[in-house]
Amino acid sequence: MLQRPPRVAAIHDLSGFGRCSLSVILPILSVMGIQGVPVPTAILSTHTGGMGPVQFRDLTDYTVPCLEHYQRLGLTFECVYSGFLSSEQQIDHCLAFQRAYPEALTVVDPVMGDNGKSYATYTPAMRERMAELVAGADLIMPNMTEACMLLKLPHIHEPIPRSQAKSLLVRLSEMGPNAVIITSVPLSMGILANVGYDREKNAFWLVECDYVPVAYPGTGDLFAAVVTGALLGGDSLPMAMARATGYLERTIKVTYSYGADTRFGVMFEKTLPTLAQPYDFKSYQVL
Ligand code: PXL
Repeated sequence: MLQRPPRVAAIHDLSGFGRCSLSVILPILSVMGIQGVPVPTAILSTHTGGMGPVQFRDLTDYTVPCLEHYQRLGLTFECVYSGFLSSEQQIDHCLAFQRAYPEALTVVDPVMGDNGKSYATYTPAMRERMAELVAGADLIMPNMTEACMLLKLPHIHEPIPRSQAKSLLVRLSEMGPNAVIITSVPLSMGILANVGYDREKNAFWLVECDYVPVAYPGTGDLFAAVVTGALLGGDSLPMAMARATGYLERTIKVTYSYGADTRFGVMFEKTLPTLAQPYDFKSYQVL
């Protein structure tokens, strides 16, 4: 039995203001009893979502020497979890982390864009090579925009039938990962849902999301961090999806109730303690 909390190498950017990436991932993992070890890919004054020109320091030359240090120390990680990258070379660096810890759960959040658009700092070459990272992953968690980018499909705006959601999940899994979660999928039965697939178990899952008429940056990072923490804590895939969806729903509603500036992200400080509970009673269904 592991004589310490599970350890995650979290390869993401550190954005100072705006509540995304490492600023939210680390506290979430900690409160869930998981040790997050930040491997920053870049440092930014804010996220890139609408707060003007950002201060941006790329840390591409940091990742591999950092990995080498951890290897010299003989550290092991139970999970390698990557997200926002700031250069094409960082895809190779994440692959080096994946190869260095072949026993670890490999989680790839293929951060590339949202609402049908690529993030400003993501080049076509980075989007193209994201498939290589996805190929080595056990679990990926794209949003609809990223799912379409990975599958080289035009962006899907319209609600889709369950059968199409299943086929997107299967096709993404065929790129490599055993498990796939697509977030915020509008379904033609009139609901918004997070949908998931476990290829080994041949199981499809759906967790319904309450609709709130606003969008906040960083919510994909919070979702993926909760799923990662939950899986390392022993949840099954649908339990982890339900826990993360319930958490995001509570946090988005609290933030909306204050009428806060959406660019500032969600007020997760208000809801963080709820993640320390052993189980979230949000329900899940078979897709
Ligand atoms: O939440 C994704 C994300 C992460 N990191 C940075 C971002 C964004 C989305 O805008 O700008 C720097």
